[in-house]
Amino acid sequence: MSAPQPIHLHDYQLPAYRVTHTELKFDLSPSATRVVARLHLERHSERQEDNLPLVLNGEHLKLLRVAIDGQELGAGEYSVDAETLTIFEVPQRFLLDTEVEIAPESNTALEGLYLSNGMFCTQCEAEGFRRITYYPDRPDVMATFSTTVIGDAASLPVLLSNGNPVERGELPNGRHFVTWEDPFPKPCYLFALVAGDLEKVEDRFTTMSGRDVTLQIWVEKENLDKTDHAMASLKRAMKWDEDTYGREYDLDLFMIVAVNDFNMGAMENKGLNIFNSAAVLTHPLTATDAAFQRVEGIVAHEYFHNWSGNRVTCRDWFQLSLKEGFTVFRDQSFSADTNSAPVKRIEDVSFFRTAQFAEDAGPTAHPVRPDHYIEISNFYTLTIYEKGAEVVRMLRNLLGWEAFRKGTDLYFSRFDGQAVTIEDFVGCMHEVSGQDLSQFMSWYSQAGTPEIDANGHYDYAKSEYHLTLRQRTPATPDQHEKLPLHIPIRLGLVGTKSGDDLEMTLDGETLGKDAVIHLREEEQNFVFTGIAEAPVPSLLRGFSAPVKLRFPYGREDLAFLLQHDSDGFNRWDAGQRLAMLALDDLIAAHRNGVEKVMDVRVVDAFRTLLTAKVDDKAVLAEMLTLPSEAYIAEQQPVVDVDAIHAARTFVKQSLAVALRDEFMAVYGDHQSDVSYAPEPGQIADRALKNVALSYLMSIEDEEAVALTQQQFEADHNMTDVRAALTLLTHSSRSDLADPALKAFGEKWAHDSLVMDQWFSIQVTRPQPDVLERLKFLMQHPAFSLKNPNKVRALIGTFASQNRVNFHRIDGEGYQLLADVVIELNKLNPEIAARIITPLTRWQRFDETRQALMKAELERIRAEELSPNVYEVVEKALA
Ligand code: 0A1
Ligand code: ZN
Repeated sequence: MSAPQPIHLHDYQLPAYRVTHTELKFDLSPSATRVVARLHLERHSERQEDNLPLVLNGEHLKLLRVAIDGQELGAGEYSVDAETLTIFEVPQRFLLDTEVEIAPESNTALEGLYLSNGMFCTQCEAEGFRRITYYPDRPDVMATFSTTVIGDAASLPVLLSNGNPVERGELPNGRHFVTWEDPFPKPCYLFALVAGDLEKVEDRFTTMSGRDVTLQIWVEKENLDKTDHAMASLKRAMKWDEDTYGREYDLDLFMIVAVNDFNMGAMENKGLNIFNSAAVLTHPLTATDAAFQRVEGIVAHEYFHNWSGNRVTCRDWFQLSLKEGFTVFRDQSFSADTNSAPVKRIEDVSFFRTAQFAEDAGPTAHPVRPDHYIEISNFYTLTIYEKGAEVVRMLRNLLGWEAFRKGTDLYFSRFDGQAVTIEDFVGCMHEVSGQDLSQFMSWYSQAGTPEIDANGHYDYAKSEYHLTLRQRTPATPDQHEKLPLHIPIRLGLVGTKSGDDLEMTLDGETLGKDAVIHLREEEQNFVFTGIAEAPVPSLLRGFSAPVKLRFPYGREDLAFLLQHDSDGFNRWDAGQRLAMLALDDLIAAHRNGVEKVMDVRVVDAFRTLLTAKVDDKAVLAEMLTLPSEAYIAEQQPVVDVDAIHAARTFVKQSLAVALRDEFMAVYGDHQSDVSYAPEPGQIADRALKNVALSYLMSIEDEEAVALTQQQFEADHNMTDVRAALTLLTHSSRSDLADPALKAFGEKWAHDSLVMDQWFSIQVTRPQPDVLERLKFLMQHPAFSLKNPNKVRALIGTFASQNRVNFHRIDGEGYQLLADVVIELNKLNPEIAARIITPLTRWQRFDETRQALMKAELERIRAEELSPNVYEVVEKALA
């Protein structure tokens, strides 16, 4: 087999033929679905070279018939291989008819048309449509669609596709059909079809111009009671997009469908969003607060794509962040407006700095706009999505909201119905603001996380504060030379006497008390004048750029910022930095076999947090949460999983011992039995209470054990139950863990999404028997390698979150993951290529572990690999 070849951005060419209209007819059957397609084709006006053949994509299709303008083609007039159908000679404008057969029931990759629990559904992004019919499967070919779905009336009473239903009727042999028309031209990656035994919940929304839209959520009957929150979230998102971006929904019908087998979270198909059931179904007894918030965010994200992605789409897949980065920025802003804005930022940034930084520092690092790839499915990454969103956020901050909004208005109106590039988007921002964004463009082309070394000193004699910033972006696999970036740094100078933000003047210009300075050179000095008292600088407020910023803060400085910084985000960050200093010492002590001593300044800081009156309880809960093991690992030159685990456990237990009564009081003060609502006040109370309980349980305090058991048994809502079950399961006492797990597993055996949580809780246990438990759970009737949610819940969670056990020094954790990757490579390459990630990070560990991890990657490489896994493994071993 020849190695898969990369495709390059610089090879982009306009499509040779455009499709103006697409007619599809599906005759559904699990083993042999017939797809009849009629494409209205014409030569692209800018591609008038002689004799351009028509080349269509198509994979896993059995071609039954091909005709042009009604004339069936003979053997010499076309050729078919595993990936394409080529017709040698075609007119300027013509109709192409094809008929193919496909087998949804054997489609385990979940791309194209497949079966999930007896229901037919599709996933076409990025290149799944070519598994449905022969087509120019690229986002810059946009057509209107008319789709007829035929199926068995008894088993498939519901037949859905994009747009509006225009005709339905009975057919012989117990079959029926529905015809759908989508008037908006779209690329085929936005095509969708669903057929099954589904029921719906319906609601309405009146748009800002007074149009009435029907909203439907389609689910399996037993899930009808789990759709309220998604529906409410959808309506909020529709209203928010009107108020914030002036964007109105454009069809008369908007549908969401929940499916159990889905590779990702959800998909924005025009008028027919398809969701992983985990990303849409909620109920107070089955879903945690985090799940409720995730559902709200994903419903909004997919809805927002209707403009940022669908009405205006991407010219090619290199531009993926054009729709994804922008849409993530939009959904983050929506969630911030709907919930606690500082907490949303803290959550997003702490995830970003752990996971995206790791990606940017690893072998698969790539720019927000990659310039080559082998398999596009591998590029639905944290860099494209989350770093892309940070880049859009910087643009918003550089321009200010009003100019930014003018820029988005211009973008949506100028490019409506078109497939465009990142230059088109940034060009609009330049045009409305007059700002020179040329240096800024490097954020799109340069991979890796910029590192800033900051230093400052106060000149008492001159009342000046001098700040020096030096930037450097480390080399990444294909990019050795890096240019300096344009980095906006939001900052304040907090007076050490007053505790207030000081008025800043820079080069004679008054900046105010909270301002942005621009780092453009490799090194720049900033002299702030008229600074009357010695300040502590509060840098990179709100995480104003996706960079690592180092400043030689002393512990007193951090304790000071933790109390006084006017920026909630930086107050939280000061606490994290303070904890990190203590953790660093303890990690060193553990490695050197020296007795560990707890830093009293951290204890004092926590005591202040616990006893002072804090208004924002949600932020307080975040402040009381120690940096995760993964985040701590990100900060170490060589990751020592055992030392990190020991140090973090030591800090947690020391705080629990020293502040037992304070934690107990916080727990008691935030207990409540009001009926559950996923609203910010309640969510904050639950978060705070459960953080307190987790400290108390780290020392297995007898009273805390009793409270945890009570909380578990009260069964009031899944947030509290799951928190309690996790603490019982992760304790050292099997008399606590076993009965609770058993009761929970039996109670929820019928609910697949709850069983996913049951799996995850068990495989994050720190105890060394977890690998045996994991192997045992893989045989559990509720587990299946064919269901991506199960794979993520059990294998993904273990490998990414149970660091001490995954990195066991005997290599058994690595071996287990490699075995799973090898199986999944055959069943579902997309999931296989994702689940492998922790093994690709071998460079970060000690030599023994490096060798073990590489050996497993080599073992995978020896298999016959899908392009997905091939690309990742080759990069990891390069
Ligand atoms: N565009 C979707 C993500 C998505 C991508 C690929 C998929 O299947 C391979 C499915 C969904 C989103 O951003 O939500
Ligand atoms: Zn998206």
